[in-house]
Amino acid sequence: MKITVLGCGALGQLWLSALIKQGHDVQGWLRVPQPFCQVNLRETDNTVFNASLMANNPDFLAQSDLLVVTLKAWQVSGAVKALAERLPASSPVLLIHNGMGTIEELKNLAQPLLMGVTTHAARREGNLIIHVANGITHIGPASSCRQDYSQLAAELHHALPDVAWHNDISAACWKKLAVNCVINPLTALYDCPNGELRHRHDEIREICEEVAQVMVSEGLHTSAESLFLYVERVMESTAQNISSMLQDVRQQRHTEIDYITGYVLRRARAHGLTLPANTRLYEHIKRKENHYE
Ligand code: KPL
Repeated sequence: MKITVLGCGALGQLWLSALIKQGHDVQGWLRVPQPFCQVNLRETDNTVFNASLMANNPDFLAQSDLLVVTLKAWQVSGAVKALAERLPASSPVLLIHNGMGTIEELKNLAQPLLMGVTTHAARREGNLIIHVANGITHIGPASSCRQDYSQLAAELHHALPDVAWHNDISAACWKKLAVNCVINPLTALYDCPNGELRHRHDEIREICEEVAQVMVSEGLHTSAESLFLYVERVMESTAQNISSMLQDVRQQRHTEIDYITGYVLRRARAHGLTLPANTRLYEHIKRKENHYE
């Protein structure tokens, strides 16, 4: 397949290297245009993959069978809209990011839209991307697109296993959203790795209770207890991680809070619910962002 990967950070380079190794014809797309993009990735088995790839080639984009988007949530809709005119209308756009709300922003996109959430962990160390842990990428159609792309999921699974196809992706997205609503703002608040939240049961429970209320109002089957247990599992399996939000805050970058807690608060308002714990966290992170130098 011909595939363009928009966003060449840790997750983008992980996908680029996996797709090349599987024999796909790929290019990177950087938001600041460059003719080449560098892939330097250390795999989970310590092998290193280096390549210099074509980037930002509009002719390649016009022939691409798939656009994979690995940008931060707040960068997605602007960047995708800017490329959509040149991408064939039949080529799907697969979004893989933390948080929700980009599907609504891209509801008028001509191309079929797919959403993905992943538990692969990758982080940057200088110029090297480290694939810290393998995981699962769940993908499925955005609500406006009900086509069956299970074959595409199978193709992606060969490149970077595991990939699971879901005819309805919303449960997987909300489950990941619940994890991010707890771990991301709390680690940014306490300036600690994920595992150090393990003693903050009461705060975690409160957040899970509020997110569960919204999820139930959205028609999903869940409970505060099952979210709590799931968050605890992720917290333990990523105990050494510095969450993406804490990394953003430490480097004074724009965070994904508007697409994580902010999205849950917007859905809560639509259902007439108020979420005091999530509101406090949202306001805290926004205050931090507003006080960057
Ligand atoms: O997705 C993550 C993030 O940091 O954004 C978690 C799951 C919390 C892992 O750190």
